[in-house]
Amino acid sequence: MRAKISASMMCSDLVNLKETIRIFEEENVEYLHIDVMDGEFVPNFGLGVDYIRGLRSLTTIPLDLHLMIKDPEYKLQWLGIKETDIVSIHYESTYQVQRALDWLQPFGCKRFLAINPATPIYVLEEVLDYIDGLNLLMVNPGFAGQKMVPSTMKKAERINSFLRERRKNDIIVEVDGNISPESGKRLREIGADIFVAGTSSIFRGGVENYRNNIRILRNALNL
Ligand code: S6P
Ligand code: MG
Repeated sequence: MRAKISASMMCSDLVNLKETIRIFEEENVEYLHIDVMDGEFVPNFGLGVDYIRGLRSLTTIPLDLHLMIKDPEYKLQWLGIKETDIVSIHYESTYQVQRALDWLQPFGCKRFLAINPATPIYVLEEVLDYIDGLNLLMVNPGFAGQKMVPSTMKKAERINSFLRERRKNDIIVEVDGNISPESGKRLREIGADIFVAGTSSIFRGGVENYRNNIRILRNALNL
């Protein structure tokens, strides 16, 4: 699969939102990454239902909804999920992971399971038949602008063989947190497919820098 960019919208400023979206459309950014946070699963509040609705009226770029909320299975119908979207739920956010993935199925979106830095890969074992992708958190979720947790790079290196051994290499691998052109390049080499781009890459500087930042990141990912 071609490497794809998912622009982390919590890093954008509202004043320049229209202009930002216009640039992303012109540069064919594949997804808009929406960090939904409930102040309980993570120590922060984040983008919510009204923001998502507003964004839909501005663009048809598919959304990559990263749900950092407790018991997401009961809240899916609030979000206006489309078939072209990705929805990540967290392994750590519900006792009923398989049920949550089941309840996502009728929306027809791509179903991803996200795992925190301290959560081992082997928890994916029993859900590989119910997911289209996984979202590897390279930072502890809740905030932009953090440093990568060092052990996550080694974990990412093991993902490919884990999937290959189980004949599941069609599962999409997304990486989220402190993805710079440098770390992105390394993660591309070890098989990551979707790169969440925040303050470490495309949102560096002001809106006048975004176009160039996207090109630098794409170059690093070797598209
Ligand atoms: C973290 C969140 C991420 C951030 C992303 C921002 O809780 O899941 O999606 O938005 O990490 O990128 P950066 O480059 O500032 O880490
Ligand atoms: Mg995220």
